[in-house]
Amino acid sequence: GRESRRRTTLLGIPMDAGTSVPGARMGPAALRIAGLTTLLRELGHEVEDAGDLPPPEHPFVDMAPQDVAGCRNLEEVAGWTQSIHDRAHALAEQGRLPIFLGGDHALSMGSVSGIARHCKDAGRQLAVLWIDAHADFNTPATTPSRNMHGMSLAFLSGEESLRPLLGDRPLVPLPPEAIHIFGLRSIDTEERRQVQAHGVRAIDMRAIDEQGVAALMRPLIEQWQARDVHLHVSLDVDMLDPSLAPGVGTTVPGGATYREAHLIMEMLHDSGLVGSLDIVELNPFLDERGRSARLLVELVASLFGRTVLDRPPVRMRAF
Ligand code: 6HN
Ligand code: MN
Ligand code: MN
Ligand code: MN
Repeated sequence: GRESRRRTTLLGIPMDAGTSVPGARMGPAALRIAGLTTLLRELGHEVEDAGDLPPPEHPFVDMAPQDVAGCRNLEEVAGWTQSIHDRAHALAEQGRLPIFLGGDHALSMGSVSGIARHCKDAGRQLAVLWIDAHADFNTPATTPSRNMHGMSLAFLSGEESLRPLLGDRPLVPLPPEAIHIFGLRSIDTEERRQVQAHGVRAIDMRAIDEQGVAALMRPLIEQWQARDVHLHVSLDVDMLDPSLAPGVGTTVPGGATYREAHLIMEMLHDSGLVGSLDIVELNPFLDERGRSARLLVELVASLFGRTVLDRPPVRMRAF
């Protein structure tokens, strides 16, 4: 990578209001107990642990009645979204590399929108890699579950009905070419129409089976490097196969293997582009003896530079 020592800030987001299965609020504690801080320090990075974000006030959300009906825990999710957005924006302005410890995937509505706002101010392009079994592109009108963690990417893409979640803060919508979903294998019928209508690109598990992680990641990284983007990685635990990571409320069979997941992280590290990270959907209440938390911490190690052998500096086409 270009920069080896990173100034990271861990921020716990103990929320599970975006789901109907409680437990993800315990995620930040589990990730710390699994040794995240020590590991990042051992890899030579500066780590500031900002603790957990306190549960926010529930604001009034000015949404159409039919949309309100489609959103479980609407006011609570809106409160989290606004307070996470503010912290994410401030951390990005301070030049920190924020690591958001979830918490369910609705937290990305705050983290990514805060980062997007900073990138716009700083004149930097943002790219988002959404590593997930799901597309998280439902709206209040299409959701089969009313769970708002299934709507984060629609919100970030500028879905009008979800706009009131951010209150009076400015929303910088992500253009479709800024988003890549990676590891997709479960999508709802209406949600699929939304993804296609928006032109958001998704790499599904079949593509990974047929072509392999490296061949799929390389052109993405080259394209991001050519534009010198700020890369935000949003890592949903359910992208991994449930046999490796059972500690999640929305398991889907046929996920990434141990080595596929590490290779994604290793290539992202070598790209030198990662500027912020969400680790979401870990539900320690459903985990088996901490194994999902430990696996996630190992993946973060690969993302932050742990290697078995030294590798020659990566030369990509753009340089
Ligand atoms: N996640 N598409 C389903 C729903 O309820 O909308 C599942 C969403 C899962 C969300 O994994 O972050
Ligand atoms: Mn997700
Ligand atoms: Mn700013
Ligand atoms: Mn998911």
